[in-house]
Amino acid sequence: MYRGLRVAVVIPAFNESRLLPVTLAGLPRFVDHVLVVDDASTDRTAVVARRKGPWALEVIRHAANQGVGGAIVTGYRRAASLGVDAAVVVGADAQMDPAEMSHLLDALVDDAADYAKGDRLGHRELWRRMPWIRLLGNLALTGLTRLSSGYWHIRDSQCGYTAISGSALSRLPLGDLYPRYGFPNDLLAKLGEIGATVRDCPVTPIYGDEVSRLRIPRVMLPIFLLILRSGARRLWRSRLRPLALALTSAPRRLPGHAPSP
Ligand SMILES: Nc1nc2c(ncn2[C@@H]2O[C@H](COP(=O)(O)OP(=O)(O)OP(=O)(O)O)[C@@H](O)[C@H]2O)c(=O)[nH]1
Ligand SMILES: [Mg+2]
Repeated sequence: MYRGLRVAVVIPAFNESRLLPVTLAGLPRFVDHVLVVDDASTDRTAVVARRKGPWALEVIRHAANQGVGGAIVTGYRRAASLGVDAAVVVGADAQMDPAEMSHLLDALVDDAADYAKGDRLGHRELWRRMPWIRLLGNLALTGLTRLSSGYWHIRDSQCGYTAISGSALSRLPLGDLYPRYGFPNDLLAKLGEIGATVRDCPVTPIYGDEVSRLRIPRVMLPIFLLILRSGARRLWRSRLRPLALALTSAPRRLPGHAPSP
């Protein structure tokens, strides 16, 4: 329990037997539920996930790999069914500082935000800590995601360290979310559609000896197309549909009738 919030931590994990124990060991004691989603790993992820702690632990295993977004959605569904007040996503590769989880949750309590996300881009050692190719991709995707979601104030759209309120979770169309690397961008667009409030919280960029499976050249195009689709939906929703409705519902004047004043 954190400041009156019952908290679930969702950990998407794919072949993370080396770093998952480090991730679990660092979790704060205030966490109530830990939901490890083993995304059809072929190593010992499911075994090392069974670690004792002061929380209720569940390991949910996918029979087939669904991607990081698919794994998070599985965790979100379980968190929603547990009726928690907040669900925090923590990667299994120990790239998120557990001490910063309280900042995300504070934003849900103090600012009544529906969704709080990490922002690594304001960190003073960013240039030293984040590989430049990731930084470049991140800046490009952040700009496009601002356009597609309508959240002009957000930075670091790709940060996976997030907390969502139970109420936003129940309003989101979880089944429609993109299951792979564009998940954070799609989630922000869908949060925009339900009118959720989103808050950025400074967090530390951590790149250690983890092995990332993210291949930037391969994922950029699908994410770009996904953002484009979200942007088109927003344009339709906010501009084109109201215009079309106004045009089609305008009273038609029959010949011989005087124009209204
Ligand atoms: N790559 C990948 N990760 C998955 C998958 N399913 C679950 N995950 C987990 O999702 C988390 C993020 O994976 P990474 O590939 O490191 O992506 P990232 O941390 O956003 O990107 P980097 O900044 O490059 O490390 C990890 O905890 C993975 O174990 C999957 O199908 N593919
Ligand atoms: Mg990673």
